[in-house]
Amino acid sequence: MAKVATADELGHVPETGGKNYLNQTTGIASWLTTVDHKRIGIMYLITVLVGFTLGGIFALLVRLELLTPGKTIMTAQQYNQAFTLHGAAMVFLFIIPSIPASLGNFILPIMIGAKDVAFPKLNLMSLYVFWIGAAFMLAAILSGGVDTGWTFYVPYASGVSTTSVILATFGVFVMGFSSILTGLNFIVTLHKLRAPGMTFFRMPLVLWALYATSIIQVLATPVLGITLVLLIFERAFHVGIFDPTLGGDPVLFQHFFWFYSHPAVYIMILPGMGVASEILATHSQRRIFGYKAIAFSSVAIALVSFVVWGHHMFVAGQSELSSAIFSFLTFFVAIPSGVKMFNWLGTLWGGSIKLNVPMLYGLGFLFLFAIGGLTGLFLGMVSVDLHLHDTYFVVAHFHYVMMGSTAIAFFGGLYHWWPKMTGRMYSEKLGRLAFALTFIGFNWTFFTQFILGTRGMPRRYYNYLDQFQPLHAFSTVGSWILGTGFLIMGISLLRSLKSGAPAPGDPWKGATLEWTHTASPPITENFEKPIIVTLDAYERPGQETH
Ligand code: HEM
Ligand SMILES: [Cu+2]
Repeated sequence: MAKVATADELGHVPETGGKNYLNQTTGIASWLTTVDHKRIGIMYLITVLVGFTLGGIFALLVRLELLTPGKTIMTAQQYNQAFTLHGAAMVFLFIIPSIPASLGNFILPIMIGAKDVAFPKLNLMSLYVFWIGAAFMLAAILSGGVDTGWTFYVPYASGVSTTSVILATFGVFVMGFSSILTGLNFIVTLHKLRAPGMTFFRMPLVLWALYATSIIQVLATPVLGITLVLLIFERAFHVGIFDPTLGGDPVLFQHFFWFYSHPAVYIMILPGMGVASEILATHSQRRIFGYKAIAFSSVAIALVSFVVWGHHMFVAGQSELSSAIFSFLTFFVAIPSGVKMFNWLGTLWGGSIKLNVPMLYGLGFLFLFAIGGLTGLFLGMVSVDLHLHDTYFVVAHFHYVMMGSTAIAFFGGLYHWWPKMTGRMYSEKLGRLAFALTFIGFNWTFFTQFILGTRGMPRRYYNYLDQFQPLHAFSTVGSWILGTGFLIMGISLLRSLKSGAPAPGDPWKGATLEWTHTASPPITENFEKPIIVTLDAYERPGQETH
């Protein structure tokens, strides 16, 4: 009898028996020239995880510096660079591309029963464009860094700063094209490649979220692109667009910047909300409660997000009338967010909830997003924001939404789809430990900053009054717990690649196509036979509906 090869000799899990997208072809070149959305998703995944690690290292340095007032480990100039590079890496290299380009690329075509995205070559090109942009960013870091803050506010960025502003902003400009192209690709794919029977209202909710996100990516990103080009011109040729000493208007820059960057915060959060919907429905064995309400609220959030940017500028010199209108409109964002919250809780109600690793992250998301969203309403009130603007309260708020909500949902999604992507199960024990440390460390670090902010600790300051030291030291210790959580998460995932048990096609008893109709890992074409969809979203044959 012939010797049976072990999983490691084959380089894949024998359970699926034969070829899959990982072993169909081998070698680096086969990856770099692939047009398979799954491989492109994996390459994005590796890229954003590198971005996250880079941003994380700068974060730990920033927190370490703030352990004591005055100098702890670096100079004031180095501190300005450390927080700028932390913010820029986290926003542009990690959180914006995180869910759509990595997990989204992997699951979107499978979830609608398609073989690939509408434009597979364009998809590969988007990845290369992203790498080129990231290379400019790296060049900026290596050639002296940037110290403007990730918002590149003028006139400091256009004239005063002596750091590599042009390289960094050009990198962001280039990465924007990647974002736009991915958005276009997803919109066309969702319109054109849904399998027979897969109507829009049968799509898993993460796809509605990715659809809404794509609309923002396509409509808002060009505004940032043009703004950055103008900034580069101003800095290189002193043309007088933004610089007041040349007759320009610095507030104009803020309008342009936030016209993109407020919608961009929804590029970050909507996919997180979508992933949460998948996790909560799958691991409570429920159909989503209020499906249409969640789907439409994603689109509503995308639309409202375009008319609230002025809430970042209450103290920037805009008229009182504008502030009043922007404040009023900001509160509208809370309505669709609240609708989602209500329906997620309704989904969990009476479900058979499994407290496994993805579900822990899903519940963590609900808790942290509640805090992040509600504190946004505090800031949306003009009278309150006058006190809290540019304090640690704002820092705490946006970390609760960007990291507490989006990043937690991303890592929950990573555990959720890990068996599908790699064909391996991870250690439940290590995963839970990683979650516990991350969750505790996160609140430890950032809840403290709400208190610091209300007591008047300003944001982006190197030095501070002695009275703030205990809270700063407390927050820094939290960052070490948080860092340990991520380290253990990394170990749990890497170990699973080497020694994880083979994953069955559907380890979760899921109801969406990637679980019901593909192997783990899927074959290159995704499905053996063409798909015809006869069930509603999250419907399992014979299961009662809400
Ligand atoms: C219920 C939803 C939200 C509301 C009402 C809200 C409101 C606000 C307001 C009023 C500010 C300005 C505070 C100031 O500068 O003094 C702000 C800042 C910020 N928010 Fe939100 N927000 C919400 C959700 C989000 C989400 C989902 C994200 C990201 C995923 C986010 C990220 C940020 C960031 C990054 C800043 C700081 C910008 C800066 O000054 O650098 N927010 N938010
Ligand atoms: Cu905003």
